[in-house]
Amino acid sequence: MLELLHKNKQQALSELQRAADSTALKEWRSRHLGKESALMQALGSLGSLPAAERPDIGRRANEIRRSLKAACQQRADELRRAELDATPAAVLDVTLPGRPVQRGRLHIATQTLRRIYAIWAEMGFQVYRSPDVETDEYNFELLNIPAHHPARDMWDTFHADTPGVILRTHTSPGQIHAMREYCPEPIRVILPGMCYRYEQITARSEIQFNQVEGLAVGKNIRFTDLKGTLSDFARRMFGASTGTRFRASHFPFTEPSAEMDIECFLCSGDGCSVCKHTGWLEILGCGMVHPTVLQNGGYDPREFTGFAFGMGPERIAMLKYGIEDIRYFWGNDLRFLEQF
Ligand code: 2NL
Repeated sequence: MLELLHKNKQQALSELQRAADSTALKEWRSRHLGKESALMQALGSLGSLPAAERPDIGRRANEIRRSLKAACQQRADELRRAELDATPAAVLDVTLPGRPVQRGRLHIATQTLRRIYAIWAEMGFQVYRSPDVETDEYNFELLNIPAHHPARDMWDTFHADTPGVILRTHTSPGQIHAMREYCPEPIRVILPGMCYRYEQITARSEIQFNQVEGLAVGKNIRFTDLKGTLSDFARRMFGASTGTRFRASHFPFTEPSAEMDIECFLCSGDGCSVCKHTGWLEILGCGMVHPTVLQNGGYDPREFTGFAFGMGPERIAMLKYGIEDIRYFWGNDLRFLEQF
């Protein structure tokens, strides 16, 4: 038996050297290592051998199988190398264009956020980061929105299992953190970040969205500072000739409060479908920081004043690029994302 296996091995190795291409190699493999091969038959019939011979023959047969496999792999490498060497240089056309490389890009919300940061940085406002998970106290109470305030209806909230722990519904709680950290120094910060509201998702409202709020606190800051600074922001963001107007509004954390509109950049104020034929687009909410909120931040409202504002970068991007549905932002559809 051993002798037979050995003879087969020699035969197989010499045949292997004559296998001249991959087809021949495949045939060789099935002849000498396939199910029907003498070697595999011998391995399969070990059980019928006398027990004393089994271990020795089994071990030898396995050794032979391993060495035939290795020899086969080596021959395959040789043939592949020979094939490559034989390829005429002309077949490799180095002037052909390369395969396009897939390039990622910044999300449209990130691009808009970065433009907003850059403009506020030019005006001396630094970015202040605060957590997405907040307490009821910071998100509402300290912002002059007590538990039974009707304004709480405006912010349908995600609550954690722990009572009093919520996902922030606006970035304003960060302003309290900033004031308490910097008091009694003057402040100029913007607070960007994701906010969460437990709402019906529609083309116009999402349960998560970015907000950028700003806050300036100091001595002798007046409503004219607010108007001038925000109008300047609008001109830097939307173009040097952009007109602005302020309309009275209401927020619990500012008094007085206002909303800023810009002249529609699509129709230059003539009226179109985007500005609903008013010639104006609402861009942000703002106001003078409420004395109660200043006090909660640690500032004496008899000595300090401040202005604050809040805007939605997704809304700004929607106006700028004519995006009609806010759900595109977090839908992860590359056909949308690739356009920017
Ligand atoms: C909007 C309106 C606004 C503020 C946010 C603020 C924060 C503090 C004190 C005073 Cl701590 N104000 N934030 C003020 C006015 C408006 O946001 O429509 N945002 C999208």
